[in-house]
Amino acid sequence: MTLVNETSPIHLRDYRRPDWSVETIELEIDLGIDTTEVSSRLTLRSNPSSSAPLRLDGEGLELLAISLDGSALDVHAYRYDKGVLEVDGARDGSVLETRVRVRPAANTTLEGLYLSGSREHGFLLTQCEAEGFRHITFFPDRPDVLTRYTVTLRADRERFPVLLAGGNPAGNGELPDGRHWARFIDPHPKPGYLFALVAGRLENIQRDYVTADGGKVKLVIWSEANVIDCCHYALDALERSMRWDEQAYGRNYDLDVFHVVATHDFNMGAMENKGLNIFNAKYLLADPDSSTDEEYRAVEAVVAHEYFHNWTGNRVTCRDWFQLSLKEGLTVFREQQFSADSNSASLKRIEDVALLRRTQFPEDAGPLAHPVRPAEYREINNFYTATVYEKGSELVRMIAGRLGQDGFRRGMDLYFERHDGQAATIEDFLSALGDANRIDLSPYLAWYAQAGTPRLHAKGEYDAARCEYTLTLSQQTRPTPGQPEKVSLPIPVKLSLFDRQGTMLPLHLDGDEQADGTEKVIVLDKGSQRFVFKHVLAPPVASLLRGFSAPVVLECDYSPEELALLLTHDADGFNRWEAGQQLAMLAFDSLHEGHHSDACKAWCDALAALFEQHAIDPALLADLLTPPGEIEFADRQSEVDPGRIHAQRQTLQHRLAERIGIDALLARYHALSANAHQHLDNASQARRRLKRRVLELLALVDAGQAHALAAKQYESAPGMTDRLAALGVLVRDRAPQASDALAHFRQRYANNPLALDKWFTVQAQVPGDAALAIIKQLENDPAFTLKNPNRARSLFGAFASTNPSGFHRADGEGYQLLTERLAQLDALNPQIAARLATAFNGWQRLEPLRRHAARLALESLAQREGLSPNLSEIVGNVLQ
Ligand code: 0A1
Ligand code: ZN
Repeated sequence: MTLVNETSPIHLRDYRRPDWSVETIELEIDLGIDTTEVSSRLTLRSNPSSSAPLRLDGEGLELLAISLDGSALDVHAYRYDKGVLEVDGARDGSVLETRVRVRPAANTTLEGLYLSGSREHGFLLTQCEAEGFRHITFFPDRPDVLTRYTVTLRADRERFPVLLAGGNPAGNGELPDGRHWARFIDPHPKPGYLFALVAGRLENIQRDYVTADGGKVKLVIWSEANVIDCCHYALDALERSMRWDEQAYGRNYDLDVFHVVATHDFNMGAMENKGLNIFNAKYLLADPDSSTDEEYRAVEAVVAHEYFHNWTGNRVTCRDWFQLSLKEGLTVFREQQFSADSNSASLKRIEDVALLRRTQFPEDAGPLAHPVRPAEYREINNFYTATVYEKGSELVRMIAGRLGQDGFRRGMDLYFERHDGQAATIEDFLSALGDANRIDLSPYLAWYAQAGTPRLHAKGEYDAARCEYTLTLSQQTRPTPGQPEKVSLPIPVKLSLFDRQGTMLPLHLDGDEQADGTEKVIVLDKGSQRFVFKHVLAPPVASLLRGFSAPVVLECDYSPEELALLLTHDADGFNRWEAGQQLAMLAFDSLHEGHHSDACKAWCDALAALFEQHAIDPALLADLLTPPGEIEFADRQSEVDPGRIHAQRQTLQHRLAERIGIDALLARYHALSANAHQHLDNASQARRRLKRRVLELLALVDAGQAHALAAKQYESAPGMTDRLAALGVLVRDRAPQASDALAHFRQRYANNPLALDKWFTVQAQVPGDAALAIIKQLENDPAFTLKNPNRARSLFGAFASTNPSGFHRADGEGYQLLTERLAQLDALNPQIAARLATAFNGWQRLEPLRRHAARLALESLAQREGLSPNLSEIVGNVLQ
């Protein structure tokens, strides 16, 4: 099918160095809500090996004046059409001056310069990644053009008392007519996507910071006045991130100020603009009354992520957008290391792998599959994906594991030494890491180029006569769109062997001189390979892929007893959880066998026994007691019926709750509820996590009692974690107490958008056919708007992407509603519309009735006039 708006793709292989670069830019910006005028002065450098005319990107700019080397240009000396300004007569060293008008208040895309909040009280800000700078001024808007910025902002002092841009402050003062100005100079050359400004009425909290190398820095967090008290946790997290990067990577901050600003109107999580990070308020504000423990952790993680970009992204940036994972995968990995160091390493790993399986594996298995480094794209904003971020991080983790802690640090040092101030590639990264360790890492490039999740098949055979255990590993990656043939990848498999009592065995790998500890990494780098372990005195149980040493699907014919053994005894917290997940999968598959399937019994018995062990970390126990999610179960099936999967998963959990028993659940619930408070230390968070899980399990076997307890917990909760947990149980079960609690929540948080988002989400997640009517009713709530991305996601994102049994109705009404709203949203904010549309990923594997309904809805969306390139690309790809 051909779609309206079909643009031609950009290919990695077509990369050319820029014909023109810009040495310095001086921006003078006269800010106003309706119209803003941007004057720019570029000193140009021509690429000696090119004779191409000067071409600059510019989208939707009203050109007011243009001059070259001091002379105003005749209308015949330039052309501005289809997003490109072409100028005749430019030479190396020429100075181009332009003045343009832009319209912030009319900009609903949240890209370029826009207004956050109301005309009366809101503030102006920018978002330039990936290609937003061209919506502000004419510029070669590509990441390999690095420029020194001087930015002068001018505005009415009363309406815009705070004026911020990236870089160091370089003066400010008064102007006639109640106006004022502020100047910022950034000494570090940067690409246009890292430019930012903020202007308006904002409050701040701040702290002085001295870097390890003695630099004095002012850390300042800005927000609207009513939430400034919710910024303290983020400021702490920022300081801890800065220390950690000094200690772990020897990286110091490099400007006199570090500004961070919170906005409620933001397309993504946050943005690492040099010296002026801008955050979706959801990832910056935190207070016990309105934030859950998970949200506190997310704030810490995103603050760290954006800060770490200062080196991995800003000081060393990307040559082109195909290299996006160079900064994103690496920065996610660095954040994961930091969070593992700050909290519990195995819980962090469980959380990250669960996220990968929920978001990236389905992406890699469907029509949207693409390599971590895509070879082509149409709309770059559609490539900020779980594959580029999360799988990208897994690739860095594998390579870091290969080099070891010291080797990876050596490699990173060399990477920074070689590429500081440059726009680099994935090859540059692998070369630096490899060269520093005299290892050829080029085989890992195939991981960046090949889409699809490899399946790792493992088969163990024990030879009693020879006391040998032979592990045969083989790999296979299924075809993905545009990549029918797949190559073998290097797959590091970290493993241990256990005897049947659950004791780890020393490993004598054939070929090694002597026993080599109890944990080892073997690398499968062919289609299939055998590894022989000697001196194994009895048939062992292999704990494979420990810590999830490679982003693959492990296929291994474990028996339920073997998985139960690992679940009970594995010392690696992650693999313990993993064994439980695999066992739950077997149990799920065997549910039709009735109550006494071996797998279900083994899963329930092992968990019931762990439930009695008070030594186990309550947070780990909570995770062990949680089976894989509905999306993961669906990922293994070919004719998916989300309603049935939901019901079966409920049955599975019901069996578990029954096996543990109402009395034990109640006793544990009461023990965990004693003197509830909102302290944020790990132990308190862990108790709350387990308490929620226990309450959820109790609700499956004694709904009446659980609902009464939930209602009480809702009323007396000391903070949002307990409050939302209780509300979730009541609402998902549609308990009699739900409506009072919802009404109370709605009123209590009427003026707190982040808390109100949770009110929408918890209702959008009601399972089954009931969800649709709820969504339709919530759409009419006066607080609902498609204009705000967080709010749109809180209802439609939650419904379509996290509530499979609600969204995938057999009558297709869920699809119809979503596609109608996507079309409306597309006219306001194409980036968000495109992202929400990815909820259709996987529709081809639905059972026939739903598949048919999904196709009809998608086709009718595709045929609508005037869809954005963003949404058309996703819909077109999903339909393929
Ligand atoms: N670089 C940011 C992500 C980001 C990307 C695009 C944006 O606007 C369209 C905003 C933020 C990060 O990784 O945090
Ligand atoms: Zn990032």
